[in-house]
Amino acid sequence: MRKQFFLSACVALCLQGSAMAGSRYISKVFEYRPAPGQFVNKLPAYADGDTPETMAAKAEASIAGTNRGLVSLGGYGGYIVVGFDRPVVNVPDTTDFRILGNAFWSAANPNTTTSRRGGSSEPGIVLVSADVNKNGLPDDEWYELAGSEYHSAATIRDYRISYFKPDENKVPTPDAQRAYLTDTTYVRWTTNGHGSGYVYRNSFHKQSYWPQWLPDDELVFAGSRLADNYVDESGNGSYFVQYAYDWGYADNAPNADRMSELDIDWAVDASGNRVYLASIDFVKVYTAVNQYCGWLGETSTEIMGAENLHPDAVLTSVDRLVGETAFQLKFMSGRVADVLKLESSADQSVEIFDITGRRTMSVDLPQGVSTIDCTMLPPGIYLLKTVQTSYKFIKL
Ligand SMILES: [Ca+2]
Ligand SMILES: [Ca+2]
Ligand SMILES: [Ca+2]
Ligand SMILES: [Ca+2]
Repeated sequence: MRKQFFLSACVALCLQGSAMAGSRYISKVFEYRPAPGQFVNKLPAYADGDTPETMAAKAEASIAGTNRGLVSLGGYGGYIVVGFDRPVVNVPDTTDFRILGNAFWSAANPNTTTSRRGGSSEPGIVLVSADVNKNGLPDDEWYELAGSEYHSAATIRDYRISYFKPDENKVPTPDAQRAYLTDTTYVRWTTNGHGSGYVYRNSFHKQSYWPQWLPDDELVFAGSRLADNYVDESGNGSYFVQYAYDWGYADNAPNADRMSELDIDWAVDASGNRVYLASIDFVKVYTAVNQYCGWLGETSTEIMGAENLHPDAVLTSVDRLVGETAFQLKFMSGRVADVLKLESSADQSVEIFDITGRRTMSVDLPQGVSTIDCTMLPPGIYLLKTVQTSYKFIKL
């Protein structure tokens, strides 16, 4: 079904020295609902009597403003909802904000068969929302930022997981080979047709892994699940490398790395249509993998804050048309090393611009699958423009 929609939106202008004083960081944690995990009840610390409200306040105290504590989202699906104290403007053709995490590159990566960077990359999927009804609350529509794995066949959409509250006093099931695994049947989880298992308990973290302030006996989380990103490079469980995805995720690349920057232009609606948002006020992050890395335990996204990359940008009101294009163009690979692979619904001409707006290429695409040779392009962010819309890609 062809869907055309107009968004009364705005175009951003960058103005320095704006009279609007404001922080570049988040000021509010609206909700903190981690999945079970080895850092839950520790980051932040739970105390008897805590409630969802007081735990959100503790998370806020950890990461709001310039505070750089650590909040763990636990295993797959656990999430946090944060707010900026002023809108993050979607400045055209550039990234707009980043989630601060604790990802790092490993100094010694023995895998020479790949150019991918890795270390501790625990990708979280990022959603954004604008305070359309102006009530200061994140009760408006959410849009996922379509990161590099959004179109991957390995990504499971509509993934749903249920965790079941454990009996903390049950007889544990230790692992005979791996002494650090003190209970391999600790927190049971099931999914909607994608397997089941347990969150293991380990000897390094002895507190309950179940969020103690939640009254539920079953915690359900849903979203997209990214493919496992770890490799046991040692082959014997002693050295795991989690390889970073190319762009669009939290806690996936070090905070100072450009790979951690996020562009509001990557937003898509629930059907996968690109959506133009002039600015956003709220961000939601959830752990996007469901994997276990031996003594490292389950992979969990952490966040330390979030940063508006251009806090002095201001909005001006100009309407802009956004919609589904007549010509469907599908990126077959999110990762562009040499060749951009595309599928087009019709013959069409496209142009590729670099970040400065300079046209670097003009290509006639035939209907069907075809490729564009990008070997001559220097590494960077590019914009591929069709007659009606544009797509961003990163040349590595
Ligand atoms: Ca932008
Ligand atoms: Ca609202
Ligand atoms: Ca983690
Ligand atoms: Ca992490």
